[in-house]
Amino acid sequence: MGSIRSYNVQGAILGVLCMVLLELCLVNAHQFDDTFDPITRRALVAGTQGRGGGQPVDPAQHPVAGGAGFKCVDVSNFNIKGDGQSDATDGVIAAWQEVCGCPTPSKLVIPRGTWLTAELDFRGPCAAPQIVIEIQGTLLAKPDKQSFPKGFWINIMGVHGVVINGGGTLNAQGEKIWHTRGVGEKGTPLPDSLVLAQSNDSIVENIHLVNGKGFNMKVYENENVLIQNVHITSPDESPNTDGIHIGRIKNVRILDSFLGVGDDCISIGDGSIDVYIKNIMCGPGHGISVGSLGRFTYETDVRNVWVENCTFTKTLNGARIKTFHDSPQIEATNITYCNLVMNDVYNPIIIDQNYAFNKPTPSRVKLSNIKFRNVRGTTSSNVAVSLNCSSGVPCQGVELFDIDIKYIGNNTKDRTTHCACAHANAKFGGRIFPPPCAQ
Ligand SMILES: *[C@@H]1O[C@H](CO)[C@@H](O)[C@H](O)[C@H]1NC(C)=O
Ligand SMILES: *[C@@H]1O[C@H](CO)[C@@H](O)[C@H](O)[C@H]1NC(C)=O
Ligand SMILES: *[C@@H]1O[C@H](CO)[C@@H](O)[C@H](O)[C@H]1NC(C)=O
Ligand SMILES: *[C@@H]1O[C@H](CO)[C@@H](O)[C@H](O)[C@H]1NC(C)=O
Ligand SMILES: CC(=O)N[C@H]1CO[C@H](CO)[C@@H](O)[C@@H]1O
Repeated sequence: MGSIRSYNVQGAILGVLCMVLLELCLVNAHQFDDTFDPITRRALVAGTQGRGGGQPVDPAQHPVAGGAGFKCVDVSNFNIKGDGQSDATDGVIAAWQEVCGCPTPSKLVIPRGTWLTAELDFRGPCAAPQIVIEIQGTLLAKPDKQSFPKGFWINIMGVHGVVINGGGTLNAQGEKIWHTRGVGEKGTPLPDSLVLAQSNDSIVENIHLVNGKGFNMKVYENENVLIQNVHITSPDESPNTDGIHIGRIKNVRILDSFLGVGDDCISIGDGSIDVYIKNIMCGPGHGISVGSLGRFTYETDVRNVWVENCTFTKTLNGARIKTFHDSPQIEATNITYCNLVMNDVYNPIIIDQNYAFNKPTPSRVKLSNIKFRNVRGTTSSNVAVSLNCSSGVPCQGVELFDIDIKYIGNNTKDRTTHCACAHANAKFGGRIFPPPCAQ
């Protein structure tokens, strides 16, 4: 009871803070125009009711996170050692099978120590009505690629309402094989570290991810997912090590996390609906990106994305939307970036519909209702704001309000910064620096 009560007190304080921030965003909105929809915004914060979304996952109410009396299965009871040297894969898998098959609420405990494993495929459906994976120590991935034939290290799939927590670390040792990946689009993807798929009502909190071989986290085909207090690091120069990639997902919240990686801190892929991102420290990395969209014919729309109170430090991009040429006809709509701080960011605000362009046909991804509000700080580029929309389907309803980004790069000949637009049809309001592009 004690812990639930203290959670509620914290909740109340957080609630007040949220209202303060909410009002900041809304005050701006009302000064600017009346197309901004506070209902959409409130619904996103509250977790979208009555818009086809499910209930938000509230950790205090979550049966697993709030519960006690779990049957605990400790991997160290399965004849393996946490010495970082011997292969612990079989023991961890056996422990998972016991947890999953157990008819009572169950917890998989990875205790202190360093547990070296190959691929871990944790699949449901499980008999256990509630499952917690508590990582207290370190799970260490084998350093090679061959031990991960399915393209992931840890795959949690079809496990309803799973909670992953414990304060421990997933170290994928990507540094051992990043050099084998090859460059850019032609590179062969390396295994992703933690994949959460088809697992509705799940929570990932209070864990560290280090040096993903590929993406550090990938979350897809779920509804109602909460990710909070995660700490993800991979070096600036590590290839394609996104922090958190989401796609084909509904009602996801990513809160209060530190992400410093070699690619996007967060990438929001196709089919993402009702996404709320708050209090993220991003850097190094490639920013918080919607996209890339439109690379594959089967892709679907992105809608209702809200990113607020995030800080970007020495990143390549800040707020980015990117789409491919020669894409299917899909839409990305109702995307808001609000209250952002940029510290020495190369492209603080960027829409790029010519992403990795190699085909003559322009992108057919239609971008509409895109807002950037209260974005401040510094850039190392002479182009602080780049709104490069598709010549085939120009942007609709792009709005910028209260932008203040100064140049701090080391180009001594040109110390100005400006806004560049193509097919953007953007509206500007409030204080805007660099000044609006000519359109
Ligand atoms: C997740 O929830 C959606 C909507 O309720 C449902 O259609 C889907 O089957 C659920 N997925 C799983 C794996 O339970
Ligand atoms: C905004 O972000 C900063 C730094 O990330 C954090 O300290 C602060 O509490 C956040 N404010 C709100 C209202 O969430
Ligand atoms: C400043 O100049 C140095 C030396 O040419 C270069 O390595 C560095 O990347 C530059 N910094 C920026 C922010 O452009
Ligand atoms: C838009 O992108 C294309 C392709 O990269 C580039 O040639 C063009 O100069 C860009 N336009 C603006 C206004 O930045
Ligand atoms: C596609 C979609 O969901 N569009 C919605 C964007 O938000 C406005 C109001 O803010 C709605 O009217 C649209 O239906």
